[in-house]
Amino acid sequence: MLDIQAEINQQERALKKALSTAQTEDALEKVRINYLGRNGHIANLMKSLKNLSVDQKREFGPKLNAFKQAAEQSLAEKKHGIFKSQLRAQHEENRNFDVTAYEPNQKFGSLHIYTHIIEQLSNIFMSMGYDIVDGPELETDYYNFEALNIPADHPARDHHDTFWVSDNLLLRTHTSPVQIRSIENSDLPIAVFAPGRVYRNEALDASHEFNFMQGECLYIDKKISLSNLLATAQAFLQAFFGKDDLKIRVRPGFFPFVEPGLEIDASCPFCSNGCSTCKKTGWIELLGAGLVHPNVLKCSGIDPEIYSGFAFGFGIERLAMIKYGIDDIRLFHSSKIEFLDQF
Ligand code: FA5
Repeated sequence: MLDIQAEINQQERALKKALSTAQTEDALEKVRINYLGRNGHIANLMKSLKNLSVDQKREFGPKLNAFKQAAEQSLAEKKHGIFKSQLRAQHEENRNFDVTAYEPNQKFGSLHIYTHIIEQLSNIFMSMGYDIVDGPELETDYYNFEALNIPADHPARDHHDTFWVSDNLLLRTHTSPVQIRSIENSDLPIAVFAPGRVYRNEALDASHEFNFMQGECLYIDKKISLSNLLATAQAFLQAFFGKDDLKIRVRPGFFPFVEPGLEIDASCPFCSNGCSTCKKTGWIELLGAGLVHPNVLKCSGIDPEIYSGFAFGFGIERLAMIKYGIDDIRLFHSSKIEFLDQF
């Protein structure tokens, strides 16, 4: 019959020797498999227990368990020791470490496309003398609608699928409330650009998000006319698309807070005779715009007989999609590295 005690003693000695000679993680792994693996020495000893009498099982079962635990602990200690000596060796080597060394194929982080676009837009407006401002995303009915000449029951409210938080609070549906807050907080004349996040309870598709960005431009001074609006819109779009010969055209549009209201299209920055971006029309719809409605000025305490102004607004993702040929707005909120890496 197998002398279990002698076998345990012999394996203990052999394990000690194997551990003392193992100097690398690979060598240690081999020792682990030899002793603690499914077909290792300890498992084989365990299997041999079944041939013993009940009394012997009672005696050697716990002994084998103790051996197994001791083996696990010795292996863990040895592993830690190897790790520490590797670290020491690495430190030695790193004394001459070249911090400027370049490792090929390394991945670098990059700014998010939102950061890039908002920086570009803000730089353009700052270069034209505008202040960059912000407003709260949680707005009141007054700033989002009422003060913008959109009273309760006005049909224009249906156009904004609003996320209401309470009777009076909502997630802003556009950046136009920043117009009112800027008028209230600044001295005249006012020239502000407000980029920011807005929310609409809309179904998602390749060109619709429920949480997207808008940019809002507002200028109020004496004697401001449509020609100021058109010159500014054209200068802005030319700078954004980097095309000096970009043309604009206007169509009538309706927004309760401007009068007259306009839709501004730009000539396609990518073609001269029709492409897939402009759907073969040569024009792309870009801005909602108009002269600030006298009711909006009056509501904020400005005399519309003395002052006038213009405002325009646009979807920031939609502008970026055109500029960079992005075909799905949902990519902006995705974590796809191949998409994010490009910017
Ligand atoms: C407005 O929100 C007006 N506040 C714009 C304005 C400002 C007009 C100042 C006049 C003066 P509109 O609802 O059309 O207008 O939205 C403006 C732009 O936001 C759209 O042209 C589009 O580019 C973008 N947009 C609208 N809905 C979505 C959506 N669900 N997902 C992504 N972009 C959207």
